[in-house]
Amino acid sequence: MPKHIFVLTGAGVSAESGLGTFRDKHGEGIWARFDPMKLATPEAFARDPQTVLAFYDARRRNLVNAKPNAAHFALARLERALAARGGGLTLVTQNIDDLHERAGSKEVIHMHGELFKARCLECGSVRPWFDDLEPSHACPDCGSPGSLRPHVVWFGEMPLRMDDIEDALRRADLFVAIGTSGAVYPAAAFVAEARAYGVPTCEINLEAAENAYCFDEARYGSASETVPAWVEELVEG
Ligand code: BV8
Repeated sequence: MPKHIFVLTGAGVSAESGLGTFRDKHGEGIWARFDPMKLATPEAFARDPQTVLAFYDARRRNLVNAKPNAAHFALARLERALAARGGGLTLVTQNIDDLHERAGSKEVIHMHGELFKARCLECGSVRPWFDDLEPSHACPDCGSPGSLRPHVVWFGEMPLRMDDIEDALRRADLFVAIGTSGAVYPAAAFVAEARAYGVPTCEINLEAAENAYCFDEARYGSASETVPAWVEELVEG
């Protein structure tokens, strides 16, 4: 079994937990119903904070009722198995949900932020936030009114923990992308970087992603079936 595995997850790993994906063939994805440039950019928030906050309030309420699925639990098992063998799992997610942690994953890099956190534009403090976020809310740390925003990465903003991600890509023995369409950068470029370091690459997805040609191996099917089977092979293999 490879010692250091890098796993990148996307919306597909949480689809069977009832959290909508962003793009799907049937045109029912989040970005088919809502315009990302009107809701997931710093300009949109400056222009119309009420609408942007309401968009994230609805997703936050939906997340409260969601439950992790077999794919999340399998990745938590893989983290434990690699640690027991003196290796390690680097789990990087584009998802802003907390289902990996709820399934028992200890180390999760949320490169696009977290829905259950709010950040103050004045003092920069980041704190857990589980309720709706109103434009009138004052920062509990510095008290400035209307300065709180969801701690998520919007289009045009720098993703989080990029240095840790680059280090882990360089050290990996295997790169695996799970449930991501390869449409959003810089995440979609990680597989090419891994290949450049000579790291073997595998795609696990419902269907081929836009960057499927970059992967040495592919396993297609629903994450709640493919991921536990893949982890079982690795751990028991
Ligand atoms: C940046 C948080 C500078 C908020 C998100 C290069 C080329 C072109 C454009 C760019 C480029 N570089 C930068 C850009 C611009 C932009 C970008 O990529 N635009 C795209 C649209 C073209 N990128 C940015 O702005 C990024 N910032 O670049 O800063 C920089 C540059 C270099 C280095 C550092 C910094 C910031 C982007 C982050 C935006 N925030 N989310 C929120 O959630 O509201 S993005 C959001 O959408 C998600 O986080 C995720 O990243 C993306 C959705 O993608 P997926 O997760 O893959 O989901 P999707 O629905 O698309 O696909 C689901 C997949 O699952 C499918 O393949 C499907 O088949 C599969 N599936 C479905 N069901 C199942 C399943 N699989 C298994 N089982 C199932 N049951």
